[in-house]
Amino acid sequence: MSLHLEDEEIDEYRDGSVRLRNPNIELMDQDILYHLALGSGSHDLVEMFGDVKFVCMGGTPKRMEQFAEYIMAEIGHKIPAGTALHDISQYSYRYSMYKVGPVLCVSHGMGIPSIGILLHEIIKLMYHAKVKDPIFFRIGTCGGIGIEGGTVVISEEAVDEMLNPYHEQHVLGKKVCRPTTLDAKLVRELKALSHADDPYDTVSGKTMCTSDFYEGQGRLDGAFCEFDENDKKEYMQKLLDAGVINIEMESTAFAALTHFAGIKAAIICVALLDRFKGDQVCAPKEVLNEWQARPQTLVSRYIRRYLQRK
Ligand code: R2B
Ligand code: URA
Repeated sequence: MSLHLEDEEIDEYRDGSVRLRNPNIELMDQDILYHLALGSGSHDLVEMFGDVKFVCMGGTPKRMEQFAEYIMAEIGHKIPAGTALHDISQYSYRYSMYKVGPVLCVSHGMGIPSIGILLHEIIKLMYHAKVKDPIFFRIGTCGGIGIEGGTVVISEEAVDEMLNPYHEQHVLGKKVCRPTTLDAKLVRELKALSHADDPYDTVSGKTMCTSDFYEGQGRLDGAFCEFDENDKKEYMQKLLDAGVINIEMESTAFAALTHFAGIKAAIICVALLDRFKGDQVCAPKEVLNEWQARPQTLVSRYIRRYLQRK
């Protein structure tokens, strides 16, 4: 097993360029970003994406389209009258991508394999487009542990189901573990952007990432369940004692792959329920919609502040 826990600095990347730890890419005639329906040979990626500063990812195409509309209004970005934002990756039939000035909004689907593929291609996209110092955000949903539905959670660290602070991947039949380090300063900055009069709490802590929504998150309501309510409560308490305050399904890959590429990144999720109190997501649609806008509000505050300071 190889464990990449040391993060060596590479001089040639100190200019803020995205670190591509793959010597093969430079030697290729063209790089086809298959799942984005883009390519370095078929598209002028510098022209199309060279001004990107923020990459915001979330699970569903609809939510990312809504975020794109929202951030467009928030940063006052104008598109020609009578035109609409369009899904750049529409013909991939996999992910959706919208560009609003310096903000790229992309859907990542559910789970580590889906976000992992996307991250490979988005990180390569940043490299081909010669983007400097991009900041990545995952804006998502989660289950809370001991926190109310509607609470916004900023991840300090991502851990796997065994509470390991790394993302394990199998490469050539071997386990490769990469640390799930997130930017502590970015966590503090985001937390400071919560307002005292926000009608909800914004908290930070460890996030557990699982490869399943049901048994993998200790739910009693899946198609299969071979443990009882007491086992589940005990497990939730064990997680809480270890500093875990929320559970979702992409954080380890997101944290590890951005860190490995030298990209500053943060994960902000809204809790849909308190897992001590239940398993089913039963808040009404309108309530869920309002809750899901909360991480977007925080990220928008960050982006606006950044752009105002420039
Ligand atoms: C949160 O919500 C999804 C499961 O419902 C999953 O993508 C996640 O991380
Ligand atoms: N997403 C998850 O992965 N788990 C939950 O409980 C809610 C949203």
